[in-house]
Amino acid sequence: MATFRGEKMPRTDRDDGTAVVTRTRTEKKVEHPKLYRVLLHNDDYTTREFVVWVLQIVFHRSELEAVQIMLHVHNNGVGVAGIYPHDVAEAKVTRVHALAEQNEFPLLSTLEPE
Ligand code: TYC
Repeated sequence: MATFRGEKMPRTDRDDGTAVVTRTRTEKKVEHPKLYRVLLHNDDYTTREFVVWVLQIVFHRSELEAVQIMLHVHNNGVGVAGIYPHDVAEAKVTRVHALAEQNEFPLLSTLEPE
């Protein structure tokens, strides 16, 4: 045990004054951001081609994935375009709505917690 003028050093301090790390990454759980599904909703007016384009541009889907997701939405009414932290998911929804408005389509996108 290190001493200074007969006093014991606190257990967490070293002789050189630096603190000992008492918690490590393995003890402390890593925080995961809460994730949200970005949904696309079917309608009768938005073209299939436009939905496929949005899935490629906004959600970085391949053409094959984009067609599969679009058909899923067309056949089931709703489908998942992607899963993201809240701020990213919100930005995707805003971008979908902006592109839809510019192209005069009523395409709807919403968020739901994973
Ligand atoms: N139902 C549309 C049509 O037949 C296509 C469509 C698919 C629209 C997915 C929206 O999210 C959507 N033209």
